Amino acid sequence: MSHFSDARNVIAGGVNSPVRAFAGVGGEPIFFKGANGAVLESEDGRHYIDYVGSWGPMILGHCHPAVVDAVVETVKSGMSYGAPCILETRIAEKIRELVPSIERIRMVSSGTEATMSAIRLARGHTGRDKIVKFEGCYHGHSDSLLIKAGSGALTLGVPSSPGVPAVLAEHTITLPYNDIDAVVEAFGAFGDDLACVIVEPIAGNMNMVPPIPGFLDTLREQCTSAGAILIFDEVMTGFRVAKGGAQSLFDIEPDLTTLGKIVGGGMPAAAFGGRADIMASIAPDGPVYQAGTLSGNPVAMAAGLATLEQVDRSGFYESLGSHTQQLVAGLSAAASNAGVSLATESAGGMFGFVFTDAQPVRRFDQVAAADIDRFKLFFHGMLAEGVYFAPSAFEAGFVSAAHGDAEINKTLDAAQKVMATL
Ligand code: KE4
Repeated sequence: MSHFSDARNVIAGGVNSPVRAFAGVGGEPIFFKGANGAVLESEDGRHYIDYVGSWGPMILGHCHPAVVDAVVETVKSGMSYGAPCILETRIAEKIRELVPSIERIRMVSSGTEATMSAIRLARGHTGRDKIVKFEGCYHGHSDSLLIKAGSGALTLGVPSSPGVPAVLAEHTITLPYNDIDAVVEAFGAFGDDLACVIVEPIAGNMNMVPPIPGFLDTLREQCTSAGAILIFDEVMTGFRVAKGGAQSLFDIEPDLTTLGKIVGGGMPAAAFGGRADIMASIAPDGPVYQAGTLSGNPVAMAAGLATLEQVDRSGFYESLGSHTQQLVAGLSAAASNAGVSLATESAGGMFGFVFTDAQPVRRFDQVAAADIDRFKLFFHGMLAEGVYFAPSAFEAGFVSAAHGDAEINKTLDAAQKVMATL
């Protein structure tokens, strides 16, 4: 018996989220019992340098004292009221200070809830049904967003999961990421029927793929002229690639932004927000319904606020970005020394690497055509060396403030050794 077989006896697939099951890399998932700083500890006592960081939230490193203290202090006073508390106001003010386009906000408990609510708000505010998303982007698992491209570029979407009604999929148009011509064509065909466009401003769910020059500007211009709402899904990039998220890197103001991961500091919290005139349509001020028992939970707000206060400290992103660049440069060098083709990307504390000689990687089909088998060998080789990357070739990686020169150098020494075996 193993921890995984025990789990499978009672938990669907043995995991509470599919990517954790190691289906993307083979083998059984590691069960962890603890973490501190940049290091995870497994049930069998092994230690791993962590580049998953709970899929993004742990930007300070695990068990940061400021976050632990805030959670402990708050929980002693009460876990949940189901009524307003000023911690909700405080974190909302902090988020608006760091992301000024968010004039009004609504806290929720997961990124899925944030994007699902933002889509409903866009549809309710505009009175339109159709939405545009991009292949390779993931926005959580609500029905309207589990849609892949139809047979033709502008044919209406088809469900990417059973259980999503075809009649709903017809309202989602899925375009190739970074395809400016396809965006212009779609607005030409559907412009006045489009409620919104939702996009990862830097894609992190097809490994890491940055926008090409003009892609985000085109989305902004087309949405403005068609009266459609531009939603930046910054659940991953928010406070990750820069203090003000990807929108601050590209100086583009979306109409709505979704946040998650870091905003909860490791606790279940996410948010959607943006232009006050649009957010005025959300209940109770407006007719678009949205609600949540644990939305704005004080313990989660305390963890998120403590985290945002830390990332707002002088020099935080300079140091984080420097260590991330050091990591990807070292991975590139290790691959090159071993004669292995590797494309890398990084922004702030986010990075990606793809085993391909098609460089730079700017489209989903390039990632899909990459050497996944080589990724699997690299993943398991690094795991054996005590380095834990995301167990999927389609995920981005994350560096925390707790990753210092020692952790990066240990990782690169391991990479040099493992690359030579590929
Ligand atoms: P959650 O519902 O998992 O909190 O957030 C959904 C979501 C929304 N938008 C973006 C850009 C996201 O990356 C995510 C979730 N990210 C995945 C990893 N790529 C979470 C890991 C998982 O699914 O277990």
